[in-house]
Amino acid sequence: MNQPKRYTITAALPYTNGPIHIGHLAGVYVPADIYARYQRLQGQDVVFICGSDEHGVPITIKAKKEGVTPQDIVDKYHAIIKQSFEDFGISFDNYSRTSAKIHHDTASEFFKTLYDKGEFIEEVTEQLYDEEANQFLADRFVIGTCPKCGNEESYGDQCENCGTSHNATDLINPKSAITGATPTLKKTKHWFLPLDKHEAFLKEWILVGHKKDWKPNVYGQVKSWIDDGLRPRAVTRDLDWGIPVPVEGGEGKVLYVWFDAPIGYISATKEWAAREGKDWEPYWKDEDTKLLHFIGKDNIVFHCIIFPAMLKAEGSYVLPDNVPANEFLNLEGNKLSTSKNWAVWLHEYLQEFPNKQDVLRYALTANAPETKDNDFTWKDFQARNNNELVAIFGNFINRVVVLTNKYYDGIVPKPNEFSAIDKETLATLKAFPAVIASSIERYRFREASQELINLARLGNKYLADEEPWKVIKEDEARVQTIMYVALQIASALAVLGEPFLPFTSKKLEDILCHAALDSDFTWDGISEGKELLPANHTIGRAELLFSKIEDKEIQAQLDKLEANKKANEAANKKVEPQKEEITWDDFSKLDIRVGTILEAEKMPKTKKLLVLKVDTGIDTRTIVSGIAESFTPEDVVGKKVTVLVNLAPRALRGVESQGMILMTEDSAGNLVFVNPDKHDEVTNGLKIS
Ligand code: B3M
Ligand code: ZN
Repeated sequence: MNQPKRYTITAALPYTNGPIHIGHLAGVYVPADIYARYQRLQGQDVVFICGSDEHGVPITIKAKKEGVTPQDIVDKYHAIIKQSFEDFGISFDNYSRTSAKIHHDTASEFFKTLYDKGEFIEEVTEQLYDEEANQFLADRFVIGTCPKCGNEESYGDQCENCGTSHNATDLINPKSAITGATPTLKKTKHWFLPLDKHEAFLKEWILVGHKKDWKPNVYGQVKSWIDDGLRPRAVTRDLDWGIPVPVEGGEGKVLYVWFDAPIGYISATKEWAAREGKDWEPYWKDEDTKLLHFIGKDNIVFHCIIFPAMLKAEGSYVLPDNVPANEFLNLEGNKLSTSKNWAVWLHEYLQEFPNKQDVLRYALTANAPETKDNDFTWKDFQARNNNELVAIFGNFINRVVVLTNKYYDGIVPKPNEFSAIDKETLATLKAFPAVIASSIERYRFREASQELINLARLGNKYLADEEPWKVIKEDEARVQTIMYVALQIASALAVLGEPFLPFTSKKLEDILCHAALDSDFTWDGISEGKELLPANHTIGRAELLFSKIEDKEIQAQLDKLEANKKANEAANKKVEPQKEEITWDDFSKLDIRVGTILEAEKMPKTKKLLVLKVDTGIDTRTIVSGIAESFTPEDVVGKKVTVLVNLAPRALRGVESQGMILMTEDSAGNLVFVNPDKHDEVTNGLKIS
């Protein structure tokens, strides 16, 4: 084995203002984990780092909303998130948090170093201020129109629509997210990182140096940023939650969350090294270290421009070798959304699909948003499980283990002469490690996962073609060879599957009793055609690796999503503010009566309109009502309704409407009639007053 290479692999630090969902797993943590596990299996010197991002405005907003402290919020979600990562086998060497002392110290020190080196611009500028809340507004405390794409709900620091990152003062029509007030401008001093000063270096390093090896989506975003021209960026904030600015004049201010968070990778490495009795510095400072940041696309600018500029300014650190950012995962055609509860939460998934962590890992990998946004559907999840994991991988292993037990009491048979097909199959097997490795090393995890299934397919096809269950009747010697070959493939699946399906791989290794052998269970070993399971080795009994997921389980998930969405919409429904006051006279001008719908039909060529004949007690008249999406004509005939009868008639699609039926919406957004009680005494024509 060559001298191991040193890898520092980081995965974006999740914000601790909520649990994590499948989007996080697919975009960042599963690919990072596959990569880290793979490099460990190659014998490389790997540290895989993550932790909770516990500063920043969203956390303080959440705390305010719930009437607790920001620390309460981060403690709660740090525990939940950490547990989810453990549950899904994300094999961090350290999962730290940015509220840890070691991080506060590391980030403060980093800031002071840049300060002492004169790497900041210190400037008093006018920043947005909320007079009602007595607070400066930055980042997510401000919402306004994005100057680049016109999205009216852009945040102060970043537009979620176009991904542009900006200063809060760039927003058009800014509004405070705390009080809704229009902010004023107030002077305050801050420290700025002059990105413009690093522009030439960034151009050379990325646009020239990494044109070929960075993913096109990452390279493209960085290029457009640099082409737009880089500007100084404030790295401090007027807030009370965060890491205090450690220099004179910094009282009452904290470091910008995006200044401290990436330094969290360094602090987490230090914490790990101290625990393991290692030196952290080579992992960040040795030229031959490969630093890799796994992130989602909204974090590209911070990892490809701002953090590298910080590292470069500091002077003693290496820069990332690659930043394999993914695009976004959608869910059933809609954007994943915490606030709309349109998500599959990991902790909930595990309650509903216990022990099926690998299934989700696999489905998310096979359908990962690597080059474009992608959609997660429960149907696809079911198909990946039933048609690939169960029908191909699981089925092959089950056949091999059951037959070995049945024919040989679980003892690996001694092969006889290999046929041409056996030789070809073993040769194909030998090629798999290199094929899968090449995909992983190019960050093509979807492709890699499909190659793994292809290996199981190879095994399945081999058994189907060789039919040991038939041959056993006439040629026992031949079956020994077939089962020997099939067992080698099964064993290789356990080894090569580990990065993708770590729980399954472990289970399979247990079934095959790998631990009892000193075979070379490595990728290289398989490539070299080494024997994995020798004759006379005893394997265990069959156990199902995967089980079928039924339609009703999938339907339950779809129903749950829909119900979550409805409940959430109802809870979020805003009560509209009261309209302008009117006089008694104004009101008395309205003539509102009880009426009965006598006839109803759909207005041709429209979706929304019903043409009604209504007995108003005064007369029978035609009213055109926009309720056809909620009611059929049959639903409404005979209904008692409330009618505004003296509204000036107006023509809708050529039909004159002579009044208006009063409607409202229930909490789920369905139209309902403003209905007088259906007592007999309530007769048509009665006035509502
Ligand atoms: N906390 C994750 C996000 O934008 C952000 C990553 C920090 S990585 C240093 O959701
Ligand atoms: Zn925008």
